[in-house]
Order: sequence, then structure tokens, then C-alpha cells
Amino acid sequence: MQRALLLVLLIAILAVGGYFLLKSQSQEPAETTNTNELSDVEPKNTDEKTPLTTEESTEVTVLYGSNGYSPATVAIKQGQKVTFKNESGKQMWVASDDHPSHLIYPEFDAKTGIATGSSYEFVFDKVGTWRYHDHLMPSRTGIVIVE
Ligand SMILES: [Cu+2]
Repeated sequence: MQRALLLVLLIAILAVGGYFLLKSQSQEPAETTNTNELSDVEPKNTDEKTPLTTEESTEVTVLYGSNGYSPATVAIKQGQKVTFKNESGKQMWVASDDHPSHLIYPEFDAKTGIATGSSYEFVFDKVGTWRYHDHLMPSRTGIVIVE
């Protein structure tokens, strides 16, 4: 009987002690990590978002008409997208120089004719001065300067 009582007492003490231990542990770290996370994360997020939104909001469009690309030369920032809109009445195949291999910037290649009224979009990830042409009419050329 005495042993059983002692056992029950021991279990009760352990349970109460463990409860308070857990309570104090879970409260203190939770409070400190919460404040740390808030002060660390918030300014980082806004810093990252500001340059991204300004780059996305400035859209660069090159029109392809009967006289070729207009403007023939555009300057953009790295990671910015250029839209080549075909208004020529014929098919347009935007491709990096040199013709016909397109090896100077192989990814910058529509790889097919773009119908009039449609566009070809390309995001320039590489810094440089990229000359291009209409693969279907190689005398019509343009330049994209990526800074
Ligand atoms: Cu070509």
C-alpha cells in the first residue's frame, strides 16, 4: 500500500513539474523568436519587392513593321523582358545574330515564324549588346543592350 501511494505521489509530482517546465519553455522561446522573425523578415521583403516591381512595370516593346524594328535599339536592365510585336503583315522570326546559326545568344531565338498581330517575348538574363535580325528577312536588324 505504501509503495503504491509513493508511486502515485511520484507520478503526480513529475506530472505537475513537467507541466510547468513545458509551459515555461514553450512561452519564452516563442516570444523571442516571434519578435526576431518580425523585425528580420519585414524589411527584407520590402527591399526585395521594390526593385522587382519597378523592373516589371517598365515594359519594353519593339514594333516590327514594314520598315523593320522600331525602335531598332533598346536598352534594358538584366532580367527585363522585351516584347517584339509583329505588325508587318508577314511572318516575323526574331533571332540572335549571326544569321543563320544564331549562336551569339542561342536562347534568344523565336525558333519559328510569328504571325502578324502576334508577339514574341524574351527575358534577357545575360548582360551585353545583343544584335538580332528577322530570320525570314535577315537584312532587318535590331539591337538589345542589356545592362
Ligand atoms: Cu537568322
